[in-house]
Amino acid sequence: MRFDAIVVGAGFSGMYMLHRLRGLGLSVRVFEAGDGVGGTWYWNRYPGARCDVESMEYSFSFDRELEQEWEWSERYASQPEILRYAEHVADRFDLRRDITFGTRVTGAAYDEADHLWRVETDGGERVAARRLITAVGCLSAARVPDFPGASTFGGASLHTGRWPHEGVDFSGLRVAVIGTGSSGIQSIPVIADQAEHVTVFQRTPNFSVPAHNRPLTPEYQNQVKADYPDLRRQMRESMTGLLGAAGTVPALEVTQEERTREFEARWARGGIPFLGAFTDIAIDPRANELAAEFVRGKIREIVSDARTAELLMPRDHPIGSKRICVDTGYFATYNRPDVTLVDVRSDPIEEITPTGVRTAAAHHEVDVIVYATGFDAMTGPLLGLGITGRGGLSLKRKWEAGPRTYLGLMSAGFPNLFTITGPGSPSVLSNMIVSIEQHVDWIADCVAWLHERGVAAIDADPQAEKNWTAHVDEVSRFTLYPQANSWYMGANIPGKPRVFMPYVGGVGAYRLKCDQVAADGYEGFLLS
Ligand code: N01
Repeated sequence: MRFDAIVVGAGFSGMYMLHRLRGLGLSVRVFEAGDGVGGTWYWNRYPGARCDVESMEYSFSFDRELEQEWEWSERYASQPEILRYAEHVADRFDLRRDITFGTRVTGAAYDEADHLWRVETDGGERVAARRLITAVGCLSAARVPDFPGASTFGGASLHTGRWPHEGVDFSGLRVAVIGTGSSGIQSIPVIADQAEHVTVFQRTPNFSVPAHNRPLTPEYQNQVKADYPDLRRQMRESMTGLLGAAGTVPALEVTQEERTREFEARWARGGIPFLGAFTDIAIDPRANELAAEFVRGKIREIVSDARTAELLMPRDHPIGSKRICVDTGYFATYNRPDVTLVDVRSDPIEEITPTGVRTAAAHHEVDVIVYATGFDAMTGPLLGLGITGRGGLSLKRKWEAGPRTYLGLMSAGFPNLFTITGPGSPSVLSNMIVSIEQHVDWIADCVAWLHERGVAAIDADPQAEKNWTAHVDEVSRFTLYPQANSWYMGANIPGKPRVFMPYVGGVGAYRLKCDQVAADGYEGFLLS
């Protein structure tokens, strides 16, 4: 079978890509590993899973009626609600008929003679298309560390990003949670409410700000909906794709009282905009430390046991250099008598046994192990597709020392292969839906332009790619991001090259750059 385009993934990016390409009158086939749409929100069904971007902002803007008709129930939508939204989008635009579910792409090879991508799936299907578009997400390759004895464990072993659809009843069970990133921080309080005992194995404490989640009133929703054209424009032009009042002054240029007032106000409001309090938090270590110390002070206030509070205070990375977490009752959970914190830096996990987790100092008997241990981020899902480009060069080989892209949209030597929210684009540093819409629109416009002119292949110019990759790296060095052992840096995967993968220049500036490149006849791309 031959199509104009193949899209890999039916999360928000794959669904919108399909919608746009169909609108161009093209034939499209989407392959999706899950049995339903939703991507991240299909897989991450762990208790407490919720978006850390406000629901009125974390939604599509491309269709006026869609944005006006959908009603969100809470300030931060839960996973089931976002999944319902994804399903609604699939129904509303009749997307499912072009999606093959339960099917993973296992190989994609570029056929230079015919300018075609030849794609194979785990179902044995072989199809071809002129354009191949990856919509695989940045956090979809779940990772479980290689603990000795893990397979001998007699109870259930669960990863937050591969949660059983039927849910898990923790009543009466002793639960180990390994990992204290966003997934751990969201799930631990909810699991603790159910379980007999929770033992949290923490390697690195994380900064977290309260969500202050609440139901949304119809009045508030109507107001936002009435203002959507302006609000969406602000989001597109912003640094992060989020609303929430970016600060205008540096922390170091105001008094201690003014700083505290601003931090307190943002803490009381809740959410990621805490980091926007001042203009220098992401770039100046002294300003950053002031914000970090404010959060440590809050942890000190919330957590009753001084030693536990101390263990929960992040000190090894600047605040915001790892994705900040947004929680509901996380730190207070450690005041419960049925929750224990184990610091695996001083007391490392040595092995998993049939009945629990053995650290250097003790054996912790548990019935269930929850791995909240993250993902092989950004490059993991792309390299898992088995892509080979011109001259048989594999993407894996090309990116051995780190991802190299032009605008995060294409990689030289892989003609007609577009990556949505790939490395080298703002993606994970932004409101993903804003970035997804920008990439999908750019790609769809590009594909239309190519078709109108009968251009068989578009590829990144190696020099433009080199310049862009250097620029992505250079801009990151103006910030404190590279100082953390984060998944942004590939630091969570043993052996992965240490490279800051997303583009930190901001979604507004990035959009202008992409638009300019297109307006200049796809400058920096080679057409043939
Ligand atoms: O994964 P993570 P996540 N031994 O990589 C620990 C998005 N997200 O699934 O920091 C012991 O952040 C690891 O320790 P360390 C969001 O962008 C969003 O939580 O490497 N521990 C860390 O504590 C987020 O950033 C939402 O030292 C080990 C944890 O496991 C991203 O997804 C919700 C270990 C992994 O944390 C990933 O979040 C959820 C080992 N061998 C996720 N290996 C919202 O929208 C790893 N760890 C709110």
